[in-house]
Amino acid sequence: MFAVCVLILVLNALFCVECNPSPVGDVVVERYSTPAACPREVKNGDHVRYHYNVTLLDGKTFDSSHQKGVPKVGLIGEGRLIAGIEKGIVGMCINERRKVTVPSHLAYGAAGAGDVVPPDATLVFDLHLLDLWNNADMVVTKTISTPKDCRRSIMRTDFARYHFNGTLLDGTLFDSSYAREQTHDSLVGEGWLIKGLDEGLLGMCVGEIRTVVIPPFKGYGEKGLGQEVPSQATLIYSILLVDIHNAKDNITVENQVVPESCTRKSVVGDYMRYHYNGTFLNGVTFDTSYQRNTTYNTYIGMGYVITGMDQGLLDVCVGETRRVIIPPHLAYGEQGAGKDIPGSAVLVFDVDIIDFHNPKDNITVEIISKPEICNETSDANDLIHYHYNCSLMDGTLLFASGNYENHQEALLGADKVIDGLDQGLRGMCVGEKRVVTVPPHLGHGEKGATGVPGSAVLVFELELIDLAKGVPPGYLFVWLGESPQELFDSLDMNKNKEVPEEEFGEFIKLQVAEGKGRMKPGMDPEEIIADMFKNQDRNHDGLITPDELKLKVEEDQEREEMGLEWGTGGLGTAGSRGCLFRGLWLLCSDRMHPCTQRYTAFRNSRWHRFEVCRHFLEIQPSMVG
Ligand SMILES: *[C@@H]1O[C@H](CO)[C@@H](O)[C@H](O)[C@H]1NC(C)=O
Ligand SMILES: *[C@@H]1O[C@H](CO)[C@@H](O)[C@H](O)[C@H]1NC(C)=O
Ligand SMILES: *[C@@H]1O[C@H](CO)[C@@H](O)[C@H](O)[C@H]1NC(C)=O
Ligand SMILES: *[C@@H]1O[C@H](CO)[C@@H](O)[C@H](O)[C@H]1NC(C)=O
Ligand SMILES: *[C@@H]1O[C@H](CO)[C@@H](O)[C@H](O)[C@H]1NC(C)=O
Ligand SMILES: *[C@@H]1O[C@H](CO)[C@@H](O)[C@H](O)[C@H]1NC(C)=O
Ligand SMILES: *[C@@H]1O[C@H](CO)[C@@H](O)[C@H](O)[C@H]1NC(C)=O
Ligand SMILES: *[C@@H]1O[C@H](CO)[C@@H](O)[C@H](O)[C@H]1NC(C)=O
Ligand SMILES: [Ca+2]
Ligand SMILES: [Ca+2]
Repeated sequence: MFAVCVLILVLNALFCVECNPSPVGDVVVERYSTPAACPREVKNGDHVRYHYNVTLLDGKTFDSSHQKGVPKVGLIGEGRLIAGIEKGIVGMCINERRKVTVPSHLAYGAAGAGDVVPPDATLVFDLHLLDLWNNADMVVTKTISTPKDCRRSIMRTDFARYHFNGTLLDGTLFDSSYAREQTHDSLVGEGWLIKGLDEGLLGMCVGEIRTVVIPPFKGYGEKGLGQEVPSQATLIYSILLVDIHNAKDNITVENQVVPESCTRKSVVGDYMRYHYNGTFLNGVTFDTSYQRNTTYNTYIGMGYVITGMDQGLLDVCVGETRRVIIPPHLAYGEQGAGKDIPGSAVLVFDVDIIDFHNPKDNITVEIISKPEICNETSDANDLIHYHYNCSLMDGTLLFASGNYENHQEALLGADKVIDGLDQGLRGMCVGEKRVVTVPPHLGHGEKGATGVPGSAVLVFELELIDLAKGVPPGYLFVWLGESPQELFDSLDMNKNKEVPEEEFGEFIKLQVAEGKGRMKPGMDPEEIIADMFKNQDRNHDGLITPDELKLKVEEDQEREEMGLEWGTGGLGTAGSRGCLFRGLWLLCSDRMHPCTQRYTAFRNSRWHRFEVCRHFLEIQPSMVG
């Protein structure tokens, strides 16, 4: 107040010295620089913010807003500024510069102002209008561009992430999110933002660009903001909405494409393989599984992935695609993740479900066709030939026996094929067709195999071509019914009390031909016979004698108690111990299949546990207790 009084006195004083020749004249306005566009001109009742230099007619500057360091703020038409300024400023545009010559009677008159303005002085003002607003102004929004689709727009209590450039009315940039390289993130309509933004953001869509013009009283008002926003500044925000969500949001599932056949939907605990594209609401991709060439694999509903994904992957079908939109509180929250996912970001996942299974799943078998006559079905130890197509759940063919000249051969139960296929090939009739679905823990596991992705569920189309019933592991020949009572007599077909290899072979082949016995399939019968003969001809003189064939229960017992090796396989008879099966005559040569049978025996004053192997070559004692 004191400063103003002094200035008035000074101006009055100067006015006197310079003596304006036409004290009744009006202000003279010279608009020497006008902006290209002028949407609004100063009128009475407006507030203005402007820079000025003021000189006397001699050109001497005696006052300037620049010297004071802040522009002048004033209300026009209320008699608060000197009358000449109020008249001279009307009609001005933002960024216009004009020269206003004010006769003394519209300035400090005959009194002048102290030492500075002599009496009757004409004043020449250079004005530069910086800001202009009115108490009746409202927040004005203008949409510059809108996205193609707008499914949701900002409402009160939404949380928005946006980029902005903030300028003053004269074009000065006072702040920009771009300079910080991160969005401005805020609740809307809850007083986190200046009033003008709380209002001006409402109704915006993600991807929309709009300008929001905010009068000072809905901006930073009298105080301004630091160095950047002066007191009483109108603010122009150019805003690009990046993201929007509400704390009450749940995940949203949309764009579902569900395959026609869907036998099972995913549940908590399933292990799923899927591809995804991860984008933000504005369409920018932050991650995609496709570039890694492998599916993303995880258990679902168990907290291995973000909550929203855990939920979004439940109740899906194999082959389904869907979009899952996840608000940040069900994703990476306010912190974000790494440099790729900013805080409070809504994530959009387009997922493609490749397959899923449960570690508890068994194989599933779907019989496609079965011949009417089916005397025998496949089982462990059988030698089979089959055709197959092996695909992934999405139909991608991995392997097919049709690619090879011969169909596939397998000895069931011999670890020759993956467990699931081994199981799936059992119980089949010759000519039967079936589809067997094998979960990875019964297939190639988490690691996968050449051509088979890790954790992949495999689908086998199978057709059984033929079937040769087998013998138990380690056996070369089995009786199908009872073995002959007097085995040597049966063997010695010409009754000369000795059995050479030819006679032995002839006998065995006869048993097979008559359906009384079976040789191990998949081996050359002559080789089997030679092997069996060699084992039984214990002294290797080329002849089997009655002694060499003798194998009694007592003998077994004796050996057991001695804990010694049982010698090579003998001709088992009913009631034999160890791995000799009732009704089976066996000759062992295959060392690959240890028998799991165990027994204990008393020896050297203590009990020992023995493990007997099917080929009777090894007994491994170990202490009990
Ligand atoms: C006032 O004078 C200064 C220095 O000559 C100049 O930079 C400034 O633009 C002038 N202001 C106005 C409003 O003409
Ligand atoms: C902000 O300014 C930068 C630099 O001029 C520009 O690239 C960007 O598009 C502007 N953003 C908005 C929302 O106007
Ligand atoms: C969110 O949606 C999931 C399924 O999409 C549902 O299981 C869950 O209960 C919902 N949560 C709330 C809080 O509504
Ligand atoms: C993904 O596979 C394509 C084609 O098979 C190949 O060109 C690309 O290099 C692979 N990318 C990676 C990351 O392995
Ligand atoms: C992911 O993006 C790629 C490339 O745009 C597209 O081919 C693929 O179908 C998309 N995947 C999903 C699940 O939307
Ligand atoms: C899995 O199925 C096979 C036949 O399909 C059956 O033999 C086996 O016992 C089943 N296993 C379990 C753990 O249910
Ligand atoms: C199946 O059994 C029937 C009668 O039991 C018999 O006539 C037929 O020859 C058998 N077929 C085969 C392939 O063994
Ligand atoms: C394998 O696929 C081919 C081509 O679709 C089909 O002709 C053949 O019957 C399939 N094989 C089996 C065992 O289903
Ligand atoms: Ca003989
Ligand atoms: Ca002999």
